[in-house]
Amino acid sequence: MRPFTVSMNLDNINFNGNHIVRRYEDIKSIFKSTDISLEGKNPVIYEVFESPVPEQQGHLIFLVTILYPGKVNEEFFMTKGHYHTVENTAEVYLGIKGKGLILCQTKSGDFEVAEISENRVVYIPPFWAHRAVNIFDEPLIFFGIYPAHAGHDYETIAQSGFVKRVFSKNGRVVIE
Ligand code: PAN
Ligand code: ZN
Repeated sequence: MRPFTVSMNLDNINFNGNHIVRRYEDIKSIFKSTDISLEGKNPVIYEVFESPVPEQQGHLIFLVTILYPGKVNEEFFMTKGHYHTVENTAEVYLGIKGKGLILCQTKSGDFEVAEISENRVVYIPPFWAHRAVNIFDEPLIFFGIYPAHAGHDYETIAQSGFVKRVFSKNGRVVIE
């Protein structure tokens, strides 16, 4: 592979790699309850633009995630969340726009919440699952980099979830 550059222009982002779009109907099972007001509209909850890099050890995959503002009943829009399949692989997120929380947890029950916002860097160590939550009324946009061979284990989170959820209650952000 040869060195390359891509544009970070957020008005027209395209890294020429995978473009993942997740709508309400695709991921509604991750939320605590279903929301009839979203059934017909089936809004896009988030999208991810990945770099066109082979999923091989030695490479780094970089990406931009756009997590839209909104709620499923009182629960803020969020990503599915995952462990890396190769568990001893870390990840770095750099906040570009908006405000959010990165929920992190380990299989031994440790839990941590990291704030993400413009110019804030979040380091997700090896063995920590991670899920982004948009707690603001604008898109949460962040850049990320992780080892290309890491892989995504969604199954563990689908089965046991995160230990905490983030809600909007009376205009306040509540983690419970
Ligand atoms: C990110 C995430 C992205 C979407 O690129 O994949 O934000 O979240 P889910 O993958 O949990 O749906 C990352 O952490 N990659 O490893
Ligand atoms: Zn990850």
